[in-house]
Amino acid sequence: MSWSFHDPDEQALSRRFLAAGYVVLPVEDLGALERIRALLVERTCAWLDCAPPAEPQGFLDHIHQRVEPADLNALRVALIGALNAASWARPAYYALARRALTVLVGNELAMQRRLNLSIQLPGDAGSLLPLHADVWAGDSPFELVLWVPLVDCRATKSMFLLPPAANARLGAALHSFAGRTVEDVYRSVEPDLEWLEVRYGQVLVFNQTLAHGNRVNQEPETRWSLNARFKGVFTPYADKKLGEFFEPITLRAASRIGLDYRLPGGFDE
Ligand SMILES: O=C(O)CCC(=O)C(=O)O
Ligand SMILES: [Fe+2]
Repeated sequence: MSWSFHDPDEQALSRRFLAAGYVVLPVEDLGALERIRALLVERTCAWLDCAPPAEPQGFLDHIHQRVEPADLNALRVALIGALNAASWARPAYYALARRALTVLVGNELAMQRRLNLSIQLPGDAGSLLPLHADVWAGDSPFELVLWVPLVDCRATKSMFLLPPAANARLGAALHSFAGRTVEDVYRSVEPDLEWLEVRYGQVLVFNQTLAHGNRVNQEPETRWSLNARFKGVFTPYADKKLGEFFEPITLRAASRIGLDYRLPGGFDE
């Protein structure tokens, strides 16, 4: 008999994640995903004043036939508001990848307080996220991103990620791009980028310290995806603070005791 601190399946998942910088997994709670999608479809219909679609995925894939690029941000803001106003939405989102997050991040988690929604119409350059790592702009390197598509995503309908080895080379060379553009950086790493294929019913967890982003969607369908960040609640914070940007979601009894504990005082010496 030999003992290990790690369950072999969990160890395999961690190794895969560390090697690739991401994992794509089946959603752990399909009902939760369907409920989130149904809320967004229903609110989109209310915003467009149209009848509920017979088939949600085709409706979302082809929303560019009903929404002009100029109106997209207003729709997106309305949908984010509606989603975050539903008290069940964040627990449901967490349920999509509870086990994977426990293995990859921990069992005492802080979760981003607002779910983000991204909608990328074909050919629209209006809402792009050029190459970046979240950690370059105020995120902690202890955070992972849970990214959940509401439609099947591939190629430029999806997002790109720079694998760890190429990302390390970029990190060593990044200073030499001072005074040049993000587009220059993008071109230098373009051959190494991986475009992540993630279908409806799957989740993506990725390492946001690796360079990533998106380009103009050249597919004939609209991309819809949600994202939110998770970290160990006691791991270091950067600009995005606990209570403002993050909220503890799974504190355990021992931590509650520890956080509340005060040594008996009132002694004179
Ligand atoms: O959805 C995308 O294309 C990029 C998402 C991203 O940058 C993030 O979630 O940190
Ligand atoms: Fe990002």
